[in-house]
Amino acid sequence: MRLSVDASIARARSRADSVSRALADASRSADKRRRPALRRAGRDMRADADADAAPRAASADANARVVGADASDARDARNDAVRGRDVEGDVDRARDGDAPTVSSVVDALVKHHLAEREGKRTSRMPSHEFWETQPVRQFGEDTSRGAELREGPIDPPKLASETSESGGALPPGYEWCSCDMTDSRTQEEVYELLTNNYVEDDDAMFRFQYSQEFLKWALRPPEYHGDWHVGVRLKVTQTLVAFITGVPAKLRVKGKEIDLAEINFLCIHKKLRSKRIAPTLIKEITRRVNAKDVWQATYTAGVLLPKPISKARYWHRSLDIKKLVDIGFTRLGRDASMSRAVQMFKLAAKPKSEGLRHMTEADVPRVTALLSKYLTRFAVAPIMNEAEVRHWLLPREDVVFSYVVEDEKTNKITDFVSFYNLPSQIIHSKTKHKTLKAAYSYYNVATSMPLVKLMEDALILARNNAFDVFNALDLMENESFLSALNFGIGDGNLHYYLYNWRILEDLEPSEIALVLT
Ligand code: MYA
Repeated sequence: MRLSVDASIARARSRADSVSRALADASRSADKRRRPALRRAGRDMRADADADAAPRAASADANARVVGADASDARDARNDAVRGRDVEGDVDRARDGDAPTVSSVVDALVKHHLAEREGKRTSRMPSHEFWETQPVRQFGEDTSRGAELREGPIDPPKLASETSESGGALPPGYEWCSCDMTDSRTQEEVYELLTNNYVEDDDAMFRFQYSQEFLKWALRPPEYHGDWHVGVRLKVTQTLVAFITGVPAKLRVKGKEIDLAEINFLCIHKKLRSKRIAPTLIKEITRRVNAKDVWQATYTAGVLLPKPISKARYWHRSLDIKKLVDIGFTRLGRDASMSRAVQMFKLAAKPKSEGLRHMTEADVPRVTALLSKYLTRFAVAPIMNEAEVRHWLLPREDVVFSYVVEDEKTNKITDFVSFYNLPSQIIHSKTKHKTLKAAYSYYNVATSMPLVKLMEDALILARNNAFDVFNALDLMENESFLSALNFGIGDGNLHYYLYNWRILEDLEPSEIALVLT
C-alpha cells in the first residue's frame, strides 16, 4: 500500500505532464485544423487517468470532500477536455477566415493555464452570472499594492432596518419556511432531504449521511437563530425540497474580529437542480442574516466560485483497509497485497499518551484557554467563548469525540484532540456494507508532545470507535503528521470563502484554522 503514496506523487507529476501534453496536442491539432484531434486530447488524458489506478479511494467530501486520486485526475482531464473544446472554438474561427497560428493557440492556452493558476479571470473561464453580482472577491481583480482595493468589507455598511421584509421569488408552487430544528418531525425531514440529495463524490459512489444528532449539534450552537435554517417547501404537499443554513460565529481574519454567519447545508432536491434556485436560497439567507445586523459570512465548498481565500485538501488514513477496499473507497496498487496493506495501517491497541482521557464539563475553561491561545497563530480562526467550546467540543455520543491530556502536577490541560463523526452512505453497495464510517479531524492542540504523537492516539481512538477511515484537511499544522501517519492525499479541494470581506492575498491552508462541519 506504500504504492498509494508513491502513486499520489506520480499522479501530481502526471498531471503536470498532461498539461504539457494538452499544449502539445492543442498545437498539433491547430496545425492540422482538425477538431477530432483536439477531442482526442481530452479523451487520451482521461484514459491515462483511468489506467493509472492505484488507490481508487473515493469518499463523499464535505462540499466534495473526496478521496481518490484517479477521480481527480479524471476531473483534471475533463477540465482539460473542456479547454480542448475552447481550442476547437479557435479552430472554428480559423475556418471562418480568422486563422490563428499554432503559436497563437498555444500562447492562448498557456496564458489561460497561468491565469487560472493565479486565479485570474480569462474569457475562457466560466462566467458566474450570480456570483459576479455578489460582494465577494472576484477573479481578475487587481489586488496589487497601490491598487484601489483594501482589505475589509466589500459593500459599505447598511442598516438592518433597510433589509427587505420578504424573501425573493421562488418558482410558482413553492414557499419559504424556517426549519425548526427542535422539532423531531422537522429534523427528520431535513435528515431525509440531505440523506438523499446532499454532497456526493464525483463518481456518485458515496453521499454524506449526517445523523439527526449531528444536525442538531451543527445547527443549534449558542445564540443560534431559528430563521437562519431556511427551507423551501412544495406548497401543496409541504414536502421540504431545498435547504440552506447559517449559524452565528466570530472569526478572526488577519487580526480583525468579525461577527458573521457560517453558511452550510445548501441542498436542492435532485429533481429541482439547474433551475437557479441556489442563488435565490443564498439571497434569502443573506437577507435573514442581514436582518440580524450581520453582514459577513464564511463557507466552504468543493466547487470553485469567485473567489476562495484558500484551497485545502483532504487526506485520508485507512483504519479498516479491508472494508475500504471492499467498498471501492480504496484500491490497492498493482504490486500491493492486502496483507502488506493491513500491516502498514496497523495501530496500537490503545492510546500511548499517558493521562489521555475524555474531555469533561470541568475542562471547558481550560480547553477554552488552551485553544484560544493556540488559534491566535493562524490568519483565519474562530474565536470561541466557553459556551461555544462547551457546545462544539464537549463529547457528544456518536457526534463529536474530544480528549484531553491533563498535567497531574499542575492540573493544566496540556493537549487536546478532537474529531467528529460524519458517515457516508455507500450509494449502490454491492457488499454487505451500507455505510462508510468516517472520522474528521477537528481541533487539535499539542503542547506536551509532538502533534504527530497526539494524532496517532486520535487514530487509535477512532479505530477503537469503529471508524473505517480518518480524514484530515491540510489546515493548521496538520502537514506535520499526514505523511508520517500514512495518510494518503485525496482528490477533492475544499475551497474557503468569505462573503463581503476582502483579503488581498490568497492564504495557504496552513494559515487557516477553521473547520466547518
Ligand atoms: S457547500 C455544499 C453544497 N451542496 C451540495 O453540493 C449538495 C448537492 N448539490 C446541490 O444540492 C445543488 O447542486 C446546489 C446547487 C444547491 C449546490 N455554493 O440552482 P442552480 C452556484 C455556492 O441552478 P443547482 C455549502 O453548503 C453556481 O455557481 N454557490 O444550481 C456552502 C451558480 O452560480 P453562478 C453554488 O446545481 C454553501 C448557481 O449556484 C454552489 O441546482 C455556501 C447555480 O444555481 C455552492 N456549493 O444547485 C453558499 N453550487 O452562475 C454561499 C453551485 O454565479 C453562501 N452554486 O456560477 C454565501 C453567503 C450568504 C450569507 C451572507 C450573509 C452576510
